[in-house]
Amino acid sequence: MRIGIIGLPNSGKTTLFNALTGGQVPTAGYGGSAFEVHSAVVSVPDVRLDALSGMYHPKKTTPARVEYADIAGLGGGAADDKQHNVSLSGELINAIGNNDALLQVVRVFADSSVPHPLETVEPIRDIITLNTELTLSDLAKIENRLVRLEASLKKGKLIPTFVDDQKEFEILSRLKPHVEQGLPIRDLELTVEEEKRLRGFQFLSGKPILVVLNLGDDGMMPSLDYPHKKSIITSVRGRLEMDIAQLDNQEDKAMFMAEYNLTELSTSRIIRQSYDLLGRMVFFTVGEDEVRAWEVLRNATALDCAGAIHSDLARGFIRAEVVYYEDLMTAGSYSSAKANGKVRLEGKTYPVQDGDILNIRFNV
Ligand SMILES: Nc1nc2c(ncn2[C@@H]2O[C@H](COP(=O)(O)OP(=O)(O)OP(=O)(O)O)[C@@H](O)[C@H]2O)c(=O)[nH]1
Ligand SMILES: [Mg+2]
Repeated sequence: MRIGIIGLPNSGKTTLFNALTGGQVPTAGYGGSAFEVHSAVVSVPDVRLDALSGMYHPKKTTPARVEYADIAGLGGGAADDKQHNVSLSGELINAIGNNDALLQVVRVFADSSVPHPLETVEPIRDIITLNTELTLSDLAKIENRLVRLEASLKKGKLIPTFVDDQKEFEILSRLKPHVEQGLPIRDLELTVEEEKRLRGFQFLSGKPILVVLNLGDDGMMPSLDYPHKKSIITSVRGRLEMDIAQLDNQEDKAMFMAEYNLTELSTSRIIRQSYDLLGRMVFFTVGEDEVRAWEVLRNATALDCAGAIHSDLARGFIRAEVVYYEDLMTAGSYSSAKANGKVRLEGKTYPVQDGDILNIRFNV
């Protein structure tokens, strides 16, 4: 799963990317960003995994992972290009489309040494500007496709794709007036079937998004009246957290954090929040060799989970031994959870809950 970091030039995308991934990508001082993508994979922090690992002391602990891509190039022009041009190029549209979710960095920090592409620091305007670019790109895709579909539908019922084309035409015609108003596709209620039909378009405004306000070093949070329904908003002291993430030494990190009155880094929260956009959940397997988080779709069954571990486990599935995370923690050990009747035997169709601990019994 991949999350694209987007935002206006000089908003702090690379800074946040470094903070989240511990990367060392140079940050720019003048926002003349050309198209460029950096990516890195990070572990998804999970207190439950830490606790399970503390219980089993396994040789290996394996967390869920997620990839971040720092996507620069919006506006493309140099800082002295005063055309306020923040349009999306074709390669940028593809690069953004190629993500499962988006993280939009919005500049809140004031710093006269860092030019703003629209000259002044106005977070809501920047959020709307980017949103407009995403919806315009989607509108162009919708219009192009509608023209082609119309031409093909005119040929009549004999063409093999007629029924599908008609359905697609209906959905796109419904999306169009919505997107024309500048409203993101993610705000529409779509059926599973409609979503399936639209998947291939990689609509940018249809992707789940986390808005991250990049506050200055003082961490002052502005009061904002954010207009869109289905996006979550959060904040970070970007540069500060990048500086901390880039320290190797834990003691230095602790000292630095104390100096700025930080009790915890917001980067782990942001990884968690952006991971939650992806519609996934995890189940755990435990043992002395390995304690591991496995990523599955939120409606996964016990059989799906078995298959996620290995196809043999799905093929030879007999039963899943399942214990709720909380029950295992309360019991203190797997054997006492068992003795207390907290370990259940479930069949193939059991709807696995986020955090369940599974032990698949199988026979091949
Ligand atoms: N004062 C201050 N400066 C920051 C903060 N976060 C980022 N900057 C500075 O803003 C400038 C741009 O940061 P980047 O992370 O390179 O921004 P970007 O969005 O990746 O920029 P482009 O890749 O050019 O589009 C750099 O000089 C950063 O040091 C912050 O929290 N406070
Ligand atoms: Mg950058």
